[in-house]
Amino acid sequence: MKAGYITIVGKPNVGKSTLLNRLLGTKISAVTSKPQTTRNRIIGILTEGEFQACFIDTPGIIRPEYELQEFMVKQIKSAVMDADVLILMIDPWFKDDNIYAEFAKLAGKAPRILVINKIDLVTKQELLPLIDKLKTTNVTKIVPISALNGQGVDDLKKVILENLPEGEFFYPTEDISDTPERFFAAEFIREKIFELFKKEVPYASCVVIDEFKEREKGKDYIRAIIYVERNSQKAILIGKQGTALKTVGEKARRELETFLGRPVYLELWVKVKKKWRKNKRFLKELGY
Ligand SMILES: Nc1nc2c(ncn2[C@@H]2O[C@H](COP(=O)(O)OP(=O)(O)O)[C@@H](O)[C@H]2O)c(=O)[nH]1
Ligand SMILES: [Mg+2]
Repeated sequence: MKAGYITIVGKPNVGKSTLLNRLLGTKISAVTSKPQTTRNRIIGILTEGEFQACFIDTPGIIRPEYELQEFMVKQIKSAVMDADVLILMIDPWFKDDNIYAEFAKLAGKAPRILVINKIDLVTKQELLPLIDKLKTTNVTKIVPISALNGQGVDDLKKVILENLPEGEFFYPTEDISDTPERFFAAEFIREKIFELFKKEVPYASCVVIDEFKEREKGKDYIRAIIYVERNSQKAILIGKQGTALKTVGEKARRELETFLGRPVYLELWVKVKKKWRKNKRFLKELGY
């Protein structure tokens, strides 16, 4: 038997969450075109035959500017230190600035797989010079893929399984994550906010699940509070006669129902919490 943790790191927007979802064949991590959608480490478990691969998706590597970002960087570091295999993800436009090396160092002796994602957006001729250049770096293997259309992902899986250590499974074979459903409910709502609004509102938002009741009969009841930093943001989020918030709720509910495999009644509230991103106590309450 083989089992281990595979941590995926890389700059914002290179496609880490898309790869995790693709590897698992289910959507568990929020994906949007905005950087820094992922704030926590998220575990996705893939069990096949004699293998159990536990993938850790992380927030994008950045130089932190505020408390929440410091938390994000800590999460990445601890996930890298836990890794049995490290996946460093870049895109074809990669320019080395040493930040990857800093994180790679933390992985100790773990094998490093350098994944070049988004190869669907470039030609072979454009890709080859980059691969040649990277061959000199200290990595176990270079694997070009497209997480979006699946190209190269089977090869990547093979490389991962080859590098997985021998050992017993960590989780029951039917589990796909160790994270409670509550967390995913909040993430799906957050993802919709990232999709539907321009820059300011998504980054000023966080979602707290206030109540999550599974019911034998009827739908699960979920009440969520979306915190923003200002009244103006609250007004945007709610929209004229509540139409914007309603769209968030409907879209999030549909994704959640697919994920949970059961019907959900979702109630959303919006509250203002000034400067929550810098509020240590509040961040702690949120689990950040
Ligand atoms: N063309 C293309 N787009 C991709 C690929 N992988 C991810 N994306 C897109 O890149 C954006 C960021 O993806 P995401 O997985 O959220 O990146 P993360 O920040 O690294 O987790 C999304 O719009 C994805 O649809 C890929 O292989 N090809
Ligand atoms: Mg992500």
